Amino acid sequence: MQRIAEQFRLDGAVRTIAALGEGFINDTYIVTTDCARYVLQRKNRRVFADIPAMMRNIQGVTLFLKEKVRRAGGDPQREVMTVIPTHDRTLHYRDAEGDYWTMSLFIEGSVTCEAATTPELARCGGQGIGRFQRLLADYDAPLADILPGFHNIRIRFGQWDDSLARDAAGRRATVTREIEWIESRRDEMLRFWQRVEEGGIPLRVTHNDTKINNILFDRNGGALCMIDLDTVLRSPCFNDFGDAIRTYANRGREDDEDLAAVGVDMAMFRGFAEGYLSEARAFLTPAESDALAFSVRYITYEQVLRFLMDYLDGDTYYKIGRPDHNLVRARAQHALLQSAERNCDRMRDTIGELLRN
Ligand code: GN1
Ligand code: MG
Repeated sequence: MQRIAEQFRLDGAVRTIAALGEGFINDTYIVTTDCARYVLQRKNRRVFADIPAMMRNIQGVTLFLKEKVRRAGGDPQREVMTVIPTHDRTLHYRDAEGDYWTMSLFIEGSVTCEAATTPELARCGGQGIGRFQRLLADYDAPLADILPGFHNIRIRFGQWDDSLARDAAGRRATVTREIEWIESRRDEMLRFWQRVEEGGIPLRVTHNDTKINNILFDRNGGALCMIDLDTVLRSPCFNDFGDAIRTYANRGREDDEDLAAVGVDMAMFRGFAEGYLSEARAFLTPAESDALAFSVRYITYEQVLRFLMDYLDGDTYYKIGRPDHNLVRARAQHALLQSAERNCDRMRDTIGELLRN
């Protein structure tokens, strides 16, 4: 791995390399040299079909953001991810096995969280995500659609139907109750997505993977920098909102076995929504604002489907820590979905109130 790290334009000689982070998709390491620290990633080839295009997306977006941060008097090295190229100036290194590696600068003094501990932290996270969208609102360079249909439930149903038909791991008969959770909501989810298909909701540059550990906070809890930019795509803003609520406002864990511990914490929801809207109200259309409350159900539902589908497929997509991990995750996300259904009107009222003030 040292030989791989040395393919990149690092300051100083490589001293140590250690595992980093909690991501479900890529393998992530921290590289320490005499002068600085870096983040090395082996990108997941099964998930990402065109990693060079993905890195071009990330480079385009981060350079654009850096320029905006610079003009606003901020620190582009700390507030935006920095991609480190290889010696021959490509954005990835391909090893002998065909694996793709990438490098970025580690941001010193930054902190990641696995859960929001206070509404104030949730507010800061919401503000960070809202700011990310706002700064990118006028990004009009091409962005390759490297994950077609990522949050498109119609496309997800296509994958789901195939997965059920294949029953690759022979588990289908053991999860009939869970399959019914998906089927019973199919129509309402398609109706919601139809607003996008009919053009009522615009596509914007969004992050698409806004769980709380994909943002760096500073030591005072302020949002510093969005990370894990693999999924930056043009998609509806509500995806980032709904996906964030899954972690910022969940009283339990994403894979909690204690289903009674899982549910939407309305104080955290309010904190997140307040921070998000403080930035996003500048550009959201009424139709986009109107979709935010339901987006929590939409993305949480999609996540139940994705975890369950991976369980049916025999765990080929997400990293797992135990044989039934995807099933445990699907059940916990279903409990969160039920809570989001019960709290949908309250979430809608909170958003309305925040927008009036
Ligand atoms: C994955 O890579 P990571 O762990 O930040 C996934 C997200 C899921 C999330 C579930 C590219 O995110 O879409 O919501 O796990 N990323 C990809 O925790 O599929
Ligand atoms: Mg991540």
